[in-house]
Amino acid sequence: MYREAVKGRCETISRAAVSWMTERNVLPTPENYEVVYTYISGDHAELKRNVDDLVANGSRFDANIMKMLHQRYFFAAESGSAFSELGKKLATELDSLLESLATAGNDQSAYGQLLSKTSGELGQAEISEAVLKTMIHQVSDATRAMQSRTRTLELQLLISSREVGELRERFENVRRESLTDQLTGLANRRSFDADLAASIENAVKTGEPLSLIMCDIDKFKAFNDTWGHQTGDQVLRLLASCLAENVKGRDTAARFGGEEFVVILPQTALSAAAILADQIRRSVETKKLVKKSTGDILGSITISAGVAQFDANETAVDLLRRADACLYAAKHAGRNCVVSDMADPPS
Ligand code: GH3
Ligand code: MG
Ligand code: MG
Repeated sequence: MYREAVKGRCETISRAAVSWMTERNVLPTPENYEVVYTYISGDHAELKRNVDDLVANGSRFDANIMKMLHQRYFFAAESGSAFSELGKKLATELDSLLESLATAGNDQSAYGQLLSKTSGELGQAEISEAVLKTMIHQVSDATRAMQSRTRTLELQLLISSREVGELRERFENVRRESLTDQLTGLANRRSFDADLAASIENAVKTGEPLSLIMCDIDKFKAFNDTWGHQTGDQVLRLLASCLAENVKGRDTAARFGGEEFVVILPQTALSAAAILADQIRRSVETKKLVKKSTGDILGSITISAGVAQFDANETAVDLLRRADACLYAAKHAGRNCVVSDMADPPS
């Protein structure tokens, strides 16, 4: 029923359009037919008003007028929708760009504001060619400006990141120096104190054994008196290299002060620490000392060592005192030997 009615209406309009065109000598091209058919149908109020006015004015419906009507009401609408399509795509692009800017923390910039304004305008139903053109120009100008700002920003970031890198490197060097003994290159007293505190904390937490070796060069005063302080310094360096050779991995050797050295041995019980201490003692004893400048044979030096294992109830100072007491005992026992604190229960 409904389909029949539509068909009837279309046929009526079509016939009226054809006779309207014949009367006015309008060429029956598809475009002209589209204009006249729509006019007769009355479906397009604006087009109807426009053509009625032309009729009232006695205008001739020549090719130019017909072309103008078609462009104004059909071609223009088509291109308008094409612009709207383009506008929607641009809006989507702008939205994602805005999202990136927001992530970069730049959403407050004038550029961000222009983009959101433009994006909002593009969301409106119909956009004319002229408006879209202006918008595209504004956005591309702003984008260029933003790009140059971004390049400056990138350069600044590059410079600052280099500066920060150099600063970090300088900081690392100073930190390393502040923890290193200048003469021997071993960890210094400051570094040792921090290491021992951390090792004790860890031993308390895990219940694992922790041992400490304290050693001291025998009769070093006499050596210095005979060969001079500078040669004495070479001996300290030699002892440091002996320690470095024998102390590896998680263990740390440090210069405690003067001609005294210490070794922290995490996860090591007293007996194993005593074995290592004796290994170091023998390693020092076997080194033949030669005075570099003259080639003089200086004989050899020996060390004495005291070893203690950490007790969970004591402090770092207590542990050091016990190791030192053992060292003192080793000196008393005749030097060039190792004494362990047997009061510590072996674990
Ligand atoms: P002991 O076997 O009882 O340890 O005798 P010692 O002579 O080694 O003991 P003492 O503590 O009397 O002497 C330590 C000497 O170590 C004094 C000093 O000449 C020397 N000494 C300490 N620090 C340095 C240093 O940095 N360089 C040099 N060359 N000698 C040092
Ligand atoms: Mg000493
Ligand atoms: Mg000494």
